[in-house]
Amino acid sequence: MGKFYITTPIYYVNDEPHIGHAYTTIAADVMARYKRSRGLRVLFSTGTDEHAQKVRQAAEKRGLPPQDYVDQLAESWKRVFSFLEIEFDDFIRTSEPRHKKVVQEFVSRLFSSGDIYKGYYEGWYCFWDEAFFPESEVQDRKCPDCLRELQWMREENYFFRLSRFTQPLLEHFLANPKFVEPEIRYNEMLNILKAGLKDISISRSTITWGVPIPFDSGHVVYVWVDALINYITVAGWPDDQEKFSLFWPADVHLVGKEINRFHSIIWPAMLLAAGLPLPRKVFAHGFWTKEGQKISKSLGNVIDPLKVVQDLNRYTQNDRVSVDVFRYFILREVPFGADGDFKDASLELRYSADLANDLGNLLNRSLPLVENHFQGTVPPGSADPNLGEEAEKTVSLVEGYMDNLSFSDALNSIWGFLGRLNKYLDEKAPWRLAKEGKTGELEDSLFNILEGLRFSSLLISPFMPTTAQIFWESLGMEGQVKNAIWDRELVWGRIPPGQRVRKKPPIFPRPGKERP
Ligand code: ME8
Repeated sequence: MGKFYITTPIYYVNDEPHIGHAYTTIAADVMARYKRSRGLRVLFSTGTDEHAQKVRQAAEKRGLPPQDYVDQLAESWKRVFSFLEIEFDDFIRTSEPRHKKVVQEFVSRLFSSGDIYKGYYEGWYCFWDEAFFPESEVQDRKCPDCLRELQWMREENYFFRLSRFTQPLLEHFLANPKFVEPEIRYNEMLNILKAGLKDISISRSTITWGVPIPFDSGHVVYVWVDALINYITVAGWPDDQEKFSLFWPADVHLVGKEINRFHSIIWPAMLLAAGLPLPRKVFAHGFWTKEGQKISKSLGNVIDPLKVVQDLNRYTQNDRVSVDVFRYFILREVPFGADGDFKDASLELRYSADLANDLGNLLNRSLPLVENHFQGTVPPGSADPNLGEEAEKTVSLVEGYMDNLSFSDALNSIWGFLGRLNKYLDEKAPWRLAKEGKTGELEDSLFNILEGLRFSSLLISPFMPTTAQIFWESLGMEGQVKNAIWDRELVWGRIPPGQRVRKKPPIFPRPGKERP
């Protein structure tokens, strides 16, 4: 059996999650669900990055000891993720003892191998991004990434010999052109490598909120080094060799484009120094903006995913279904990798056109026909080879796109198939066949429509778990659609005749006239 290890960044808990955090984590969840459906053993991890100074500052503002504060926030993040139907296998927190132990072990190994040395850092530091910047990159004391004011820092630090890894990384990039995706992000990293890497500071001696450096108690590990190591803590390094050899290297680190350099250059160099294999891929996706502006607390334009879901309840009256609408929208609207502007009008359009009309209405039109003409049971029928061919072609397209993390293309293919099914229903017009007493044709048409709906529920399941399950049960299928293995189930013509369909109220109600 194959395996699949996917990670999200671990998030700073100086605040509650916004749609940007939900985006990466939902994308990883969809991928994890998809790979489980393909029969792989999946490890999907997310979590919280707790040793940042802005996290400590947020605790201070609330008058709480940092540990108490992060304990509360981590629970709150877990709750939001579970609400969004994110089924992570591990939720790692950097303040957990299991992680601190791994960080200390990792740093000790690099120290013993001579890749860490003591020095003195003087330069700019961004409190918000926890990043060092040489004087040559800075203008007007502003962070080149987030444009906020920088601090001038002078302190004794331990350094990591990043420069030593320029050549090996360059070779790795050239031998693995898909190591970083999309291509634009790969090229950015390649240019950094071509310019040559400089050693980086990996400890702080003027702060105490962090993991102590094991060989010098006056220092804590630089928060980014602490955070990146989470990916091997989750995989069981170094104690659980069985788990580690099964899951490491990670198949994909999903990250936002602003932290690509940490994942595609610094982290791989750290792994090379420790003699560990490199992740198979880093995928750096784009940013959601609001009216063209980066979403950020200081701009006051943060979008709360819980509020988006609550607003969708005006249509669906159902939290679980609204979560599905949100999940669908963020992965359909913008190709993964590109930036996108979050527009309420686009969300409404997707809801009414794609969900209420194309998807929901197909089920709403089909089940009453089965009720009226076959006492609510799936009729016997012969599989339509043309429709079957289209269904199977859709499956292979979807699989190809999913394997490349092209979520919007995958959804586009599924919706192409739904369009075909709606057309099939219009053309076959079972209501007319019934009137004309053409029982055989009536049976065949409904059998094939129901089979198409069964295929559709399997295909949408990673994206819209609740909707897929409602469809599944409406068709009279047993068990959980999310546990179905695609290779076994996605064979055309398998829906069992005789099983009882269950008509339910419309999942995606819409005002206006329903089609017959
Ligand atoms: O950077 N659009 O954590 P963080 C899309 N702790 N995605 C967005 C987004 C937006 N507007 N805003 C945030 C950190 N994200 C470090 C990571 S990993 C070892 C340490 C997502 O809380 C995106 O995935 O600032 C981005 O990379 C991440 O949240 C940053 O989260």
